[in-house]
Amino acid sequence: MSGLDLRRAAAARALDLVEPGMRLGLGTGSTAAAFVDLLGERVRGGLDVVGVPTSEATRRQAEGLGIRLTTLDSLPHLDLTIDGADEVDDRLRLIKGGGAALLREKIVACASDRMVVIADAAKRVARLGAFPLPIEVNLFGLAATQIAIDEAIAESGCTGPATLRLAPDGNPVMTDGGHVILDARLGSIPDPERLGAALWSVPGVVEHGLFLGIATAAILAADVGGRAEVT
Ligand code: ABF
Repeated sequence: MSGLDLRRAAAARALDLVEPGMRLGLGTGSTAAAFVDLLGERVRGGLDVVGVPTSEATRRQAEGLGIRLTTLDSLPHLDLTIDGADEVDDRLRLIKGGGAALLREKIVACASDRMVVIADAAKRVARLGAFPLPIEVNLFGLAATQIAIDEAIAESGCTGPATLRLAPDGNPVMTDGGHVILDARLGSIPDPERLGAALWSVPGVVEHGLFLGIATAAILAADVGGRAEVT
């Protein structure tokens, strides 16, 4: 069973949570895209929902599928956000931002009553940090911000460099908000709350990819004997 099959299985289970009239946050990444595809089918079948996309990529996908969209400026409170993650621990703490959409993803998730994570069960970890932690930063003063981030990381009991994320063409990856991403290769994050607070204290940090106390449930799909087991 492929990773895509597992992501689709998690996305299909999440679709069961969607009710007519809901105001939905639409995540980013391949698992969220599988959900948006399935939602598009339901919308074609007559389901009436409205969505707020967490990235320009998701906006384009949802528009192409005929899903009614709005913004948080018009609709500041949502019922449910469905989104992927890079890592999830047993306390529903997440690392997100591998797709560079963490800022909008966090704003949308925090504007929602519920945020449900959908993922391949391989994303479940005992301790966060094997996945490089994305940190979105303002371009102004980047070198100074980078030094301050390194200090915040060290003060939080973590070790590892935060390096600028580059696109295949060698240029920095730019987020939808016009910022850049530093990926902190920490290996392990013993105290995510402490690290999150330390990163927040650094001027120039726009957002970090630790989602703490935000997710309300996770739908994880595992390959069990060639069949997707969703929990
Ligand atoms: C978004 O997409 C992110 O926050 C996370 O970085 C990534 C997960 O991607 P995928 O679903 O493709 O594994 O949800």
